[in-house]
Amino acid sequence: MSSPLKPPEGNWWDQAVNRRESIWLGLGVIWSLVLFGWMSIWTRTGDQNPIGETYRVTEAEFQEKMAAYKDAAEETEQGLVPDDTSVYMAGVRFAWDGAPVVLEADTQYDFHLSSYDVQHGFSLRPEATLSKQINLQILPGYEWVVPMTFDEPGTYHIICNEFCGEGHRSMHDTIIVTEAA
Ligand SMILES: [Cu+2]
Repeated sequence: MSSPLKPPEGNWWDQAVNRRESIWLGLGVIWSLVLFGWMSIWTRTGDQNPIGETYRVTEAEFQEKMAAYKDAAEETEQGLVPDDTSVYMAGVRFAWDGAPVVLEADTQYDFHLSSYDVQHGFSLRPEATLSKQINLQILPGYEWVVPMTFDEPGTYHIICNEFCGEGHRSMHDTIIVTEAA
């Protein structure tokens, strides 16, 4: 097989690189180092990082906390009204324990999230804009305490977005957010 390209003549590999090409190569190296450093800083300090704290917890321990939370909460037709600003919620195939829940807008809540069985996805979406969402991963053995404030009153849907088995598609519940008192 022959190439349509003509090979350059002479010992081209032994000639000095053009100065402008050297400058471009130098700039390329410097820029790649800048981006590499930026990537390293960003993964530590960027806003994309999960917030809140996580704790080791057994499923039984979390179920106990959930029971105490439910005892203190008020049960209404719309859902649980928590006693204070702590909200407990756990994924369990194929439902959300602790939901539905009724909260107030403009109040900062601490969501205590966990799972009783497998990994679940906690996707929270306002009903008016279902494509707008936050996504958190819920793991058994961990309690993740996430601060959350709802700016707008309305219905928010909790949808599992981590495939967890046959009933995954029905793993849905709601948070009702009322006007700030
Ligand atoms: Cu699921």
